[in-house]
Amino acid sequence: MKIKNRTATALASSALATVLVVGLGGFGLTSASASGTLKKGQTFYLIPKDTLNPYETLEDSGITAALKSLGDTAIVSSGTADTAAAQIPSIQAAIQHHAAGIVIAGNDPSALCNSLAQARAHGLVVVSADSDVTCPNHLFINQAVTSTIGTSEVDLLASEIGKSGQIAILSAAATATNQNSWIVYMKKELKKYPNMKLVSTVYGNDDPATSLTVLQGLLSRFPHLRGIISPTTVGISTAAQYLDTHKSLLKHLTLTGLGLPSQMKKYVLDGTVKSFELWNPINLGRLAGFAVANLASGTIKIKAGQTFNAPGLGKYTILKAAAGTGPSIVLGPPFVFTKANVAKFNF
Ligand code: RAM
Repeated sequence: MKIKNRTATALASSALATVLVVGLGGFGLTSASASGTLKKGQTFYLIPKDTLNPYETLEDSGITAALKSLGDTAIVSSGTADTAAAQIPSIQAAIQHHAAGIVIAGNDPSALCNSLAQARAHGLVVVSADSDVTCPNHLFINQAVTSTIGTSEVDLLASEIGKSGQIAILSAAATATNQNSWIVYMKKELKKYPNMKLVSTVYGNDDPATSLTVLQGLLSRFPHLRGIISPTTVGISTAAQYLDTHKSLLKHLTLTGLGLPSQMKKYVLDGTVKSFELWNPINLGRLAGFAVANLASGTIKIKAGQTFNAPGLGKYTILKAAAGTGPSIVLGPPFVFTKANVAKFNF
């Protein structure tokens, strides 16, 4: 288990370039003056999928900045591999340290439920962000509408490969709730494209070395692959780096998915990748930070229709539980990055 205390200073540099971009929300580093009733001095545990993934680090920097602006403390704690087992010691640590709440990105939908139930029994509030858990009594901070993330990635690839050919998915951990729920909608969307055939889904565990190995296996098993969707920033950046050094593959193969513009810029500008999607992970974190602070202060309950202010982002309302999910909040629509805009972002 790795534990890090973080400060908001790291956020400032990554914040500046994006304030101008419509659709990704503001980054104002204002203090939460609107929330006079929020308690101060609370401690929260942030439990990302792992402590090595740059996307998770950005998200945690957003949560930390939000909590610091409220006078709270954030402790980042998780394992280095994307498994539920690696996250359980961090939940136990949060309980032992009498934290007010937990923000977790689930590596598994159900394997964390017993530990999270223990945390709730000790009075901690539970928020999931980025990747949900199916346990009761928590609030999920969703980056965008789940179905839209899945369908839009398929539509993006379809438009680039003329709606035809063998395609594959290079995912994260096989148990990751977020990737699996997006893949459900990718498969539904593929029904609109009868000439596109999903031949394989492989799992790189959000580990660059594993992602490369499974990618190479995919390419040798399916030499005529036309497209790869990688709905993970680790997978897509690994695949882009590989294609960049094996350019002959680009004659028939197109890569898209979800990526960090800072990691993907090089590959978009040199033509290896035409387009990919994401949201702002720092803002996702900020939203989760303000949500968990409000819940732990008792200013909102985990109930549809409850609203709170996320300074710099706006007013958010808790949405009704839908099939397979509990109450949630959605940050906003995903954003498409291309040669025309990728250099404007620095997250
Ligand atoms: C990876 C992680 C994360 C996901 C992004 C798109 O960094 O799997 O959970 O939201 O990709």
